[in-house]
Amino acid sequence: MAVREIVKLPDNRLRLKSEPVKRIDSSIRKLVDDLFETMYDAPGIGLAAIQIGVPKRVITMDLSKKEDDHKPQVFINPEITWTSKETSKYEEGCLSIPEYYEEVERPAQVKVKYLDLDGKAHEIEASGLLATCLQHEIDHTDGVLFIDHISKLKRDRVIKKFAKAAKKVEA
Ligand code: K1U
Ligand code: ZN
Repeated sequence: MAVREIVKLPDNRLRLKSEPVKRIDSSIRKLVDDLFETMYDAPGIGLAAIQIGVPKRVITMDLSKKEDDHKPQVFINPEITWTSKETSKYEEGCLSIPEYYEEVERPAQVKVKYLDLDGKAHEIEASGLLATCLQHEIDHTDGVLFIDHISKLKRDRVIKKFAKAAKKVEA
């Protein structure tokens, strides 16, 4: 297991569409271990494989509140099969856009189908933080960031800020 570097804005890899997992083998199990290690270290409540530079449709999540009561969840090839008309707002953050938080409006409930680590297919109906986090992470697998759901003015401002910071590091 290893804590991997998190890919940050303005890295273009965040805009890649990730590939579906064809076979759940030892490389996928190692990827999942590294995602959890990196997510808990950050700390974060979710992480998509592209955020550690791996363009595969794999997501980890842990929405448990207590630090000593982990509830790790893995979603392989997750797909949204239904979204509610009702929406909800949540102030989202992203480990790839550190220290930036903004309210995002998304469908309040979603149905998601996915594979677990044994390759077993599941379909769940999610609401609350699980629905928000699933949509945020599935967006990552499609190269979409939460800032794509806010106003252009705010998005351009945050992109500019991170581009400027990256240039400073380069120089
Ligand atoms: O995908 C990511 O970058 C992870 C992100 C997930 C997320 C947060 C909020 C709404 C939707 C999706 C994070 O985990 S940001 C950090 C965070 O929310 C958090 C960190 C420590 C404790 C509690 C929350
Ligand atoms: Zn994110």
